[in-house]
Amino acid sequence: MEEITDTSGIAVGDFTDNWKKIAPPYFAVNGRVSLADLDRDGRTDFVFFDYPTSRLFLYRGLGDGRFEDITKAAGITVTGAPMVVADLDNDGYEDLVLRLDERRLVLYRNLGNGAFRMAGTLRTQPAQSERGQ
Ligand SMILES: [Ca+2]
Ligand SMILES: [Ca+2]
Repeated sequence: MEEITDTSGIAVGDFTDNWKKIAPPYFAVNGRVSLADLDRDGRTDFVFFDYPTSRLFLYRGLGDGRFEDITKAAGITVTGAPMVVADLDNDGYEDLVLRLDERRLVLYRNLGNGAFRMAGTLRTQPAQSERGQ
């Protein structure tokens, strides 16, 4: 198996959960990774949530095992907790849901041009035990 960390284009040095800082077997990744074709070019893209810093990183797959950092171009301005990647508005582009805190989610709509726009927040209901039921 070939080691491709340094040639992939994914700046793992920017991640707090940097598996390069630990000794093998490299399984202590504590963030969340989602793979989806965000721009519908047929190539898998990479979304990484760095848990300790609540930062989100987005990489566009180039199709040859390398990735391009599109985090800034994506325009996601909040830091949020683990996300869901799903086409929530059924337009064919995968959208992102971030958890802002215990009670709020934020939806980022994929505009299909590499950028995302905040579409709104969702308030979650407290658990029954928290409502005294
Ligand atoms: Ca893609
Ligand atoms: Ca969508």
